Amino acid sequence: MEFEKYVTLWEKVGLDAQGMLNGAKGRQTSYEGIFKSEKNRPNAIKEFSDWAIDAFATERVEEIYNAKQNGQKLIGTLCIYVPDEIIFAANAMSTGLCAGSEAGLMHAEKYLPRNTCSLIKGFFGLTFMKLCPFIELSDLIVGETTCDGKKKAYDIYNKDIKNMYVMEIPQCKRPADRELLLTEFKRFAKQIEELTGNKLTVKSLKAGIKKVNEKRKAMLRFMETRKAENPPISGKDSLLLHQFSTLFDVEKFTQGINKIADELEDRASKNIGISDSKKPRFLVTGCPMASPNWKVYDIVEKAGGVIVSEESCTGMRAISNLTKEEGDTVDELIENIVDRYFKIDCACFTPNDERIDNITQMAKKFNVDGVINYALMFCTPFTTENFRVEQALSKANIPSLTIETNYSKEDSEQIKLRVEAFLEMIHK
Ligand code: BJ8
Repeated sequence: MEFEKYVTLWEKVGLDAQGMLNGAKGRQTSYEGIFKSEKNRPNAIKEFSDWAIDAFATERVEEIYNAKQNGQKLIGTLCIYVPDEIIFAANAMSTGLCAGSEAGLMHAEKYLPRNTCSLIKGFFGLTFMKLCPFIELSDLIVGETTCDGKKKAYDIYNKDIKNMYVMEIPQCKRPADRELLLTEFKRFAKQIEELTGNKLTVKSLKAGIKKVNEKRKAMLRFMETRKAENPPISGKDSLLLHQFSTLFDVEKFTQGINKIADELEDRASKNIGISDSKKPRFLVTGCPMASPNWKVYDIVEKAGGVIVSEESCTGMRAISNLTKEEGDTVDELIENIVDRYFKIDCACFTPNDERIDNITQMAKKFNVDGVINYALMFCTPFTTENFRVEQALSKANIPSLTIETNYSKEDSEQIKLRVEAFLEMIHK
């Protein structure tokens, strides 16, 4: 890809064009080392990912830029709690803003304590470095009160850096908490209507719900194929698809994933997998891994394992449960949306028994040999919940390895040694 031809666009958007150029080239090099070197990669994945790895910072930026010139709005989101159904119903575009890169982490520490997780610092860092086109292009950045780190960071970001909208998310699952979520989703719907000038109607909301459901269904199709004894797709490639899932036009993305699912289903039915031999299978649980955070997947799969599913927001948590499409009024449809989102079992909830049960059930459904329990350093909700996760897995006789890390590569060697020892233990 000739990145140079996007320099003018990046400058227009307000980005550090040289930094973008370096980032795109660096990403290509990592992509080649981590993904392209893989054997037996399905053709549809090769085609889609080879395109998407460059396109999200080039063609997609151009597409959003042009749509904005025509009056469409872009909503940037930082959590899977933000209902895309409402955004699409108002004819706005949506994009994920979670950062998986190390760029600017030091700058972020001017505002945030050192012991803040990399995901939050990464978002601040990319803003300061002017390296995220989606942050620059967003007409509204939506944060949410999930963990304390985000909550307090949004307060600083909102006052000192850029305007943002903060949505309150309940922390328990009682009827009163559902009411709170309903109030917040209605407040959000009003905000989106005001921003876009488009009033939500039964027809537009149904269309918005359908678009998101179709995307989830396509993702669930490809996830299902990973249950095969010889999975037709690597964990790394699956993670990449989850990471791309919030960056592209929803309908084009759904089309691309359905094409990939066609090939994966075909391969699974013929027992064609990514490997010639049986590999130990793993479920990854815990914090989301935003692009280009590929470290743990790369280590596990280069060590000889295969990741067959993920209980995370870059995995099943983002796509499980469809939103009911039936309803005769806008209020009824918003209730449906609330019902769907209220099932999300982020570690920010207390009690959170659903998540603990879900992990053991997923481990069984995907027939795994072990669980990689992943948490970002300083993430209190997930690191604290690890105790209960480990306890439940041990009770179910499922081996687990807890990895607490950040975005730097400094601990790669140490993680590799621990993963190799875990694989050896499973082999015995
Ligand atoms: S629904 S997981 S996307 S909040 S890693 S910032 S929790 S300290 S990302 Fe998340 Fe929504 Fe929950 Fe999913 Fe805080 Fe932890 Fe950092 Fe985290």
